[in-house]
Amino acid sequence: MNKPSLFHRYTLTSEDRVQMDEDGHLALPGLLTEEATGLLTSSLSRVQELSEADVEHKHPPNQYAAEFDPYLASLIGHPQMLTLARDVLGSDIRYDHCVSLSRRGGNAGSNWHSHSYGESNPSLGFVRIFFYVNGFQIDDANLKVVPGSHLYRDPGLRADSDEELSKGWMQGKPHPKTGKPLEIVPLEVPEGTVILMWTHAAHGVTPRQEESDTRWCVVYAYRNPGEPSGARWITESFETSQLHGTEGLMPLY
Ligand SMILES: O=C(O)CCC(=O)C(=O)O
Ligand SMILES: [Fe+2]
Repeated sequence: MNKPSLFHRYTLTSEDRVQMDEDGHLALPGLLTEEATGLLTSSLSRVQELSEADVEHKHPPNQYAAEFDPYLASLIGHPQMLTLARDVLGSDIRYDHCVSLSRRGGNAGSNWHSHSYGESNPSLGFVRIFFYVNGFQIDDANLKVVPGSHLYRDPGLRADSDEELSKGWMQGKPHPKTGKPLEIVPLEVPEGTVILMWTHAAHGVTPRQEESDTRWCVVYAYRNPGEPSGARWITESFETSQLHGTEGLMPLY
């Protein structure tokens, strides 16, 4: 069965890999095909409606997005997705979660945080692959990062504002690879952009402007097996559903 193509042709160069390991993230602008962008927008719109509907779900549709939408589910084992995930993690990988991160006009964004995995075993990688379907601009649900922050492998980084982060967690911490002071970098990306991010990277999201349309976004996370994962949101029936292309990817270990 041929799946519709997800990405335009690209190569992840060795320079890209070095950059990602130095910064903690890597943006691949406009990587999603027009076909994928259209299908993702429809799927994410449906998941968003389910999330906002006045119906109790045992598992929140946005947090278990792939379990509520066959197209989103089909991307977990898409050959181009797996090539990308394996290019950064190596061959032995597992699926971790798929969360819809759609932000309507007026959405509050997200405070600064990092995520956990393999703190005591740096050989275990965990990567988030964000699909910013319609991109984002500065001060309009833009992602903010601190290049080099992931190298501290701190899963507990939290701050409510840029000021709190720079006067708190960032204080006295140089970039471990360059030796320069850490700095906050707001990103801006065109539609169809994919951003890869190591789990310990500091990141936050600015509020979506009231009058803006919805920022459509979904994240797929993969990791090297070896430890339990707190962010692994997957139901037992989905884990054992034998989705095409996901053979060996769904178990914890
Ligand atoms: O909404 C975003 O752009 C980022 C969300 C986020 O922090 C995450 O999924 O870990
Ligand atoms: Fe996050």
